[in-house]
Amino acid sequence: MADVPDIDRLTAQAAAELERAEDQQALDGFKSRWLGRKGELSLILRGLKDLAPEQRREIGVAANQAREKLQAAYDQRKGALEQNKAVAVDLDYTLPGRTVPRGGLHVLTQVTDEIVRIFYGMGFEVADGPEIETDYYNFTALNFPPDHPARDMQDTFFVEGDYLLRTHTSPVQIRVFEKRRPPVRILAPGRSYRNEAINARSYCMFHQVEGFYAAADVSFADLKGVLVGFAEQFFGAEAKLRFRPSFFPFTEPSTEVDISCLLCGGKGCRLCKYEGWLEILGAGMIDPEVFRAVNYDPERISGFAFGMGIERLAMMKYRIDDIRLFFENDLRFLAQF
Ligand code: 2NL
Repeated sequence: MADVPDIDRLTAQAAAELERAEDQQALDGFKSRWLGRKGELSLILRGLKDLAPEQRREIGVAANQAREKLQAAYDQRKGALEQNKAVAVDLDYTLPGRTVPRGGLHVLTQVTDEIVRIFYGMGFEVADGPEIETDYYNFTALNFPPDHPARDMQDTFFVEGDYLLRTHTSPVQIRVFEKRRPPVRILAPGRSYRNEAINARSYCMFHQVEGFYAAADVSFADLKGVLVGFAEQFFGAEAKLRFRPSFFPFTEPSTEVDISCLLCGGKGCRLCKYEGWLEILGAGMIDPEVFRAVNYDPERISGFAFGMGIERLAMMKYRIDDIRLFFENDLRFLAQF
């Protein structure tokens, strides 16, 4: 009588061998050793006739089940190895990685930061204040007469009661005057609102930066020095400034300042409308009436102030021809800065 084969032990041994098979050659070896015509299980099945009759049935069923189980395991392993191979072939490790989109500062924020940096270097501090203001801070304290056209609904957005959206950042400066004593140098960047028809050059909201210097003996020459110094740093050494006489209720004398056109160098082109110059800011010596409104003695204190539109400066620096681009949030525009 032949020995009774231990099918469980053989199956476990075969399964472990299959686990270790990493390529087709190993799989072929496994197949002929276990599943082939001369494989272990075939030998057992063929040897059934030598077993005791009462064992034949039991061992035969077990051997057939083991064979089916190993065949299924073999098929699965073969499939898995083939799939791995396909993945390996399809991977190209030399491809550049996928870039993750990255946010950045809005161009107006970048330009504001640059302006602040330059004036900071000349001793100015930054101040801010509310965008919803009262008539007093936006107009009266700034020497706007009661019937001034800027106080009209057509130019100013009124909120409820006495409140309005500030039309410039000057109210910030009035609030600083109330709290501080000269000498003071302040820069006030921020949003301003004007009830204007929207087109390529103007928008109902824009960003302004105003600045002032109040102390004993501040002169118009100081104003020129600060503005020329700013233009050279912001636009480059080749930028020239031109001061034209002008009028504002809150400064006397007042000036509007042009910069030599950066595109044509002053010869005349489309950007400067063939004038060679572009207006960038307004400025002047602070009106004694403004000082009186905040209890500064105009006999002892003088000062200059200026205001400029940040969009305008950005448009000139980067040659942007439509102000609306700043507010449309089109990434194709914004990603350029
Ligand atoms: C412009 C002109 C200007 C000022 C703003 C100012 C502020 C105080 C007192 C006196 Cl508290 N002046 N600011 C002065 C002159 C011009 O802005 O065209 N801005 C866009």
